[in-house]
Amino acid sequence: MLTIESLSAIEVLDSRARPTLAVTVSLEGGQTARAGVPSGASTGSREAHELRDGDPERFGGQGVRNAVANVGGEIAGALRGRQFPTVEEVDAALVELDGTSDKSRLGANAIVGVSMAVARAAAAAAGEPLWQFLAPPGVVPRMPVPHFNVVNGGMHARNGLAFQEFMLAPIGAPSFAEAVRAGAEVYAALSKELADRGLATGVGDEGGFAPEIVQPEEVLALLVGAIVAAGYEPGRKGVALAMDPASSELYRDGLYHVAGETLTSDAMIDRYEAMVDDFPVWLLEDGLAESDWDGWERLTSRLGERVRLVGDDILCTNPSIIREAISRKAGNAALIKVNQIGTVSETLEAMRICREAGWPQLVSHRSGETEDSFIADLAVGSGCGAIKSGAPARGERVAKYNRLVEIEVEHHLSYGLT
Ligand code: 2PG
Ligand code: MG
Repeated sequence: MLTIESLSAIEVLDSRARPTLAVTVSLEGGQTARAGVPSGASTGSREAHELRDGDPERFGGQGVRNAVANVGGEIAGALRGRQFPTVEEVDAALVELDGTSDKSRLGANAIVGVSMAVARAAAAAAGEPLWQFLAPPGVVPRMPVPHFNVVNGGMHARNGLAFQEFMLAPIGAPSFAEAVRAGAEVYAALSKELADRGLATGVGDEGGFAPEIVQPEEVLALLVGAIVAAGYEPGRKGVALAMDPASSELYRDGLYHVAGETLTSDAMIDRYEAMVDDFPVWLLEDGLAESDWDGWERLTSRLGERVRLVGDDILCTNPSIIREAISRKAGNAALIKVNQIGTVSETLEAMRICREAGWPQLVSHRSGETEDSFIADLAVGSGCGAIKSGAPARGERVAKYNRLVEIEVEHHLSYGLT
């Protein structure tokens, strides 16, 4: 039984100098756990609602004092002293207490912080590492392939690059630690290449470089060069490429706006096909916008056999939207963000639906992060085989990769895609 003795939150900063919550829970058994709440910039319109104070006198309206008060007030009042058999029941109580479909009354940021902290405390009470505690019955935990976001654009940087993320995926590495080494070595080679070309080596929100490059194809060519310069093989046997154009942000009036051009969905698909022909792109996230479902279906029939087509904004880690996408064959994989749906249990439910349909998952950080490494354990325990947590640089990104190295060293789990 889980019995919460105390529950509180404080307002702290995320990695973008914006307020977020750090939640602390103590169980009657004596376990105490903390969770840091992540926050996105390129958000899906159907994500659970993040409660911000809107007081222009504080942090430009971004303060989270109301969400903090909800944790220590109404939520603590409702949960404290009650006996819960499992974390799922705590999460169900949170959903019921909030009473809205998007967690907007108490705030998804308040709720997800409580849910993560409770899961961590429950793992400690069970005497298990978090990843093991989160592993569903019948699932074999494994070390995920990291997707290092090394070039940033879109909403995550102030450069002229329309596409948001360009990632390195060391699929061919023999272990997670070697994958980290590959990511860091290619990142270093890329830094040198940018400097040699007179391009800026300052970084964006997720630690990737943010050079003044406009065309996505130019970035892909640069990455292949850096992979080779670092001594690795471009492609699935070595280091493959992945992209998240976050194309909902590029979509206006039924057209995609990329580097001064306006493209239809089909023109976007043609362009992606050419990129897949010319470069070792193995995964494409949010290739089309969240409202462009017909486009997604065509994208999947054109490229689904060759590329992992991951839905982020379109799916929002939402079990019912994921079910719809599976039945419409809109994409073939799901991005997984705990704060997009708002509780750990609903996240695990979304992952279960994917597994049962044969859809792979990519566990993800947010552009606004804390040092909390919860998603590292989630990626391992769910056995999904893939994670993205930004560049192999910046403390809040590296915290996840370092936690994964620690798990690998201690438990010798096998590495790689499922
Ligand atoms: C994304 C995420 C994380 P944000 O689009 O996949 O990289 O960005 O957290 O800003 O939504
Ligand atoms: Mg995305």
